[in-house]
Amino acid sequence: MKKLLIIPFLLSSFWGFCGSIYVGPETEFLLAKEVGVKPGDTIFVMAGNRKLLHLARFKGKANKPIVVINYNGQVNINSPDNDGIKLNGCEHIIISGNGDAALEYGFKITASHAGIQAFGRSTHVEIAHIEISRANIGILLKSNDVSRGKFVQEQTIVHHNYIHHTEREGIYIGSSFFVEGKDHLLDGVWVYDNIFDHTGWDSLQVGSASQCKISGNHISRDSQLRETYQMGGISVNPGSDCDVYNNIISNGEGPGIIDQGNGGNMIYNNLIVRPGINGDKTQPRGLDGIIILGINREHSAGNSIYIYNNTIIEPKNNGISFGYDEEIQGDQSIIANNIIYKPGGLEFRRDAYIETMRNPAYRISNNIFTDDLKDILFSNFSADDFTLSSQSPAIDSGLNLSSIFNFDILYLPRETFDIGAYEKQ
Ligand SMILES: [Ca+2]
Repeated sequence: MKKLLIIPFLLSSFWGFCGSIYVGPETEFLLAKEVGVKPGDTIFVMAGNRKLLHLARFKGKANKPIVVINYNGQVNINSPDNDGIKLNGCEHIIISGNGDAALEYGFKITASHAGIQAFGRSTHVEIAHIEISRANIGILLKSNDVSRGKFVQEQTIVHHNYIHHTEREGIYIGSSFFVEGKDHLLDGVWVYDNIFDHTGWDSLQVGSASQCKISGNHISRDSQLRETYQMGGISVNPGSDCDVYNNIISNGEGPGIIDQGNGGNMIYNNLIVRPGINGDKTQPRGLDGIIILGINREHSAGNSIYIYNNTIIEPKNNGISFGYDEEIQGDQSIIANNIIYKPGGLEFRRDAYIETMRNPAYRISNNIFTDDLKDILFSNFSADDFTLSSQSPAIDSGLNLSSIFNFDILYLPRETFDIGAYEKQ
């Protein structure tokens, strides 16, 4: 479409030509049929301060999404008593702050409720390049009043956002109450390359989601409120199968990764540094690098979990806790090529590297579990550089997993597999 920019002198309005619709800062609510939006249209949100941007029934198509981007600078949304951006009943829509090449985050949002919420059967939603701070929840993507079987939220994609100083979760996708059987499911979730810092509850949680990937996110200082059951860097909740890889999670109050999903997934190439940082290590729950909890017996049977090439540094309690509950995952699980350095639980038990409460049917292979840095030889431990020095015994000592993946945490190639998240190049 030919893009025209003719800005009439209108207050509180929107205007558009040839597939481009311009929205001034006074316009807070847009209903698709009033705007006349069509699949493939672009909504340009004018730079400047505004209270809200609420879109209803904006429906693109699979190869013609509706794109909503900032125009002519940064859009600042400050919503004192509502969500910042709200999508009600929207489909095939992309909200992206990449409208100005000079700005990483073309939308900047503070809000008393969610920074961004999509609900009312919204599906095929992509959210990118948005900074959200001082919101209750950063991004909230699920529909509460649609029962299971009536709706599936498909292709939820969230990337390159910066979410910090939230009261509760940083990103909350899908219902946490899969087991009750009422809430809708999700199919296709990819949360990648987001930055999180200082979230009150979990930084990132996904529930009821199949075909899910969580990758490349950098998370620091999760779970600042230390609220029981609301703690974690990344939480994979019941009903989900998420591959979790290439994430960095550091200095959180909660555990690094909690997986209570369906099993059959991989957790690999993650760096987890000092999870449970200020916790009391006599409290065994919630202070581990990776916790696997099997919740759904009927979904878990036979679905083993694969934990490869993670580097876990000084978890307050255990490196990996596997199977606290009876309904644990399948019996073919593999824990290979991981570095676990100095778990705090060693003060009490020798099994603090991997604590297996029940069902010992795992293959545990080619890991380095130690409380002596000489057994690893990181490049610069005191500077939090957990790459391998050229003398490291971890180099080329891993199980060959090249048929499964062939890159490290930096997406650099793995050939003869090293142990840990970083492959020495
Ligand atoms: Ca190697």
